[in-house]
Amino acid sequence: WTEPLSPGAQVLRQYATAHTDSLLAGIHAIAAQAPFRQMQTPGGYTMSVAMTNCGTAGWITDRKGYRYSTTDPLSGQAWPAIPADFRSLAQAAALAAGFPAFQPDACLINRYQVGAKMALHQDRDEPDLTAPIVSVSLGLPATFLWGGLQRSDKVLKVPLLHGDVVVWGREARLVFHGIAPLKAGQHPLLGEARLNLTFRQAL
Ligand code: MD3
Ligand code: FE
Repeated sequence: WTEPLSPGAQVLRQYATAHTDSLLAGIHAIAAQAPFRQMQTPGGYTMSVAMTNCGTAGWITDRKGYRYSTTDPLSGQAWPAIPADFRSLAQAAALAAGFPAFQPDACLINRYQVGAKMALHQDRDEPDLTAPIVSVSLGLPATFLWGGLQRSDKVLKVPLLHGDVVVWGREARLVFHGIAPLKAGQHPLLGEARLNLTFRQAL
């Protein structure tokens, strides 16, 4: 089922659950080529979330800043391609949320272990802010922090569970958002971890 989260954002509860096995197999294959790593922020901190990417471009951060790169800085090689079934899942979710023309070319894969978090931020490294972002949650539950267009706006807490897909666009595209520190737990397939796939048009 789908529920509007706030204007511009649609939660498609359990939309990806039936695709769990192929998603996990795909992520495993991607991580064999482009391993999960904890990147540095421009301010010199190490992110608690470990990341990798697939697609024509991947999101990276280092002391020089946040940006998209067509190559993995660890290997100097192109990122692995977005698997066809990942792409069709993201496009079907976007269509269901009213975005028929979504052409994702970047997929950031975030891995949260217990205690990992993502501070409140906006996603604004993409050139076309009319394109939505599609996210897929797998593994342990997370508390999504949903703010407003100003950093100081009140933050709502929304649980995101294994299989949930969220499409964020239009009025929701530039809202501040984050993830609260991951609570301990055991997921039957992923153990003590949460994975999040974020599909974007970055080029
Ligand atoms: C709302 N990731 O990678 S996904 C990120 O669960 C990021 O790993 C979180 O925020 C995670 O940048 C949240 C959901 C998400 C992604 C992009 C958004 C929510 C968004 C852009 C605008 C508004
Ligand atoms: Fe984000």
